[in-house]
Amino acid sequence: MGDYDHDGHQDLALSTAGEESGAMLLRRGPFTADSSSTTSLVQGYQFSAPRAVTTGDFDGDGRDDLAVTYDGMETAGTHVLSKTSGGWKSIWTTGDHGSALVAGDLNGDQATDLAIGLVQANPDADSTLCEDRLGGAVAMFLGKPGTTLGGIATCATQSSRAVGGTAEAEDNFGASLAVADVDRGGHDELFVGVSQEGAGTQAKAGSWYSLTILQDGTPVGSPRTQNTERVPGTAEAGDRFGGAVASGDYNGDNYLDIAVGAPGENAGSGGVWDFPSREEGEPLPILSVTPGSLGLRGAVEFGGTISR
Ligand SMILES: [Ca+2]
Ligand SMILES: [Ca+2]
Ligand SMILES: [Ca+2]
Ligand SMILES: [Ca+2]
Repeated sequence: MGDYDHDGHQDLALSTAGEESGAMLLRRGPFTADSSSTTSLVQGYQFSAPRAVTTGDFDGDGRDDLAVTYDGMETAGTHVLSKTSGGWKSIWTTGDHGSALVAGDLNGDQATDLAIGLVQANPDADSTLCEDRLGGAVAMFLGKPGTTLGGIATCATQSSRAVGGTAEAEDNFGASLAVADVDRGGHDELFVGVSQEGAGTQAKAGSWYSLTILQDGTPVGSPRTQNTERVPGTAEAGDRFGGAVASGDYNGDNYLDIAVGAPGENAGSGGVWDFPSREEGEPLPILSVTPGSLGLRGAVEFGGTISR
């Protein structure tokens, strides 16, 4: 969602993904009982389709822009689209593409940054910003005032110097992404799901990272699993903890909290963990919510997709 046409109403950008082609569509706000439900074409994709979308003011002109990562057999990439009086135009593009996309001010310089999760190489050039993708990688394109994402471009992996953990094939570091300024320190932390990380002997138990991004793009962070102190549950094979991450103020105390999905929990019925934030004092308890605890029967992969 974003106010792409700058008329003061939030608009909805929708992706469609067919067998051979996809598209981005726009439904303009406001969303009222008598408003038009028609959509207009933002961008069509031949032999490829959007995989993730996010919104941010990437060029710093005060208007929301739309970022889309897309892939297909022959073409793939990520671009930023801006709505002008003459229609939509692409204002930034890269061949790097991935499975998750978030926007935020990661390094605290007021310019909006873009992160691409589980980044893949440009199929045309067979190259990517993140050459080391053994266990998955997150590409970060930092903003710079007066440009569109014109700052430092860098990469976060489990092999990054100040990021804990060990990168192994198919860990899926970056399978899901979220941003939030949970400590209200003036810049967004980056939350990274690692859905297939092993925990001890338990394959694909999953984990997630909270990363602080320094001014120069260096990621600093550490992982949490269900075996981490204070976290309810036990890391078991196939839990896929970190398969989804999202942020929101779920308990209404004005601090943004983190929700982490584990779609493989309890033999595939799934679960969601709530990590509340607090600046100081005793930490609040971390909660887990499962279909069983909600009285839902027959749930499959609860927590596979979550959003605020
Ligand atoms: Ca609008
Ligand atoms: Ca803009
Ligand atoms: Ca920034
Ligand atoms: Ca909160």
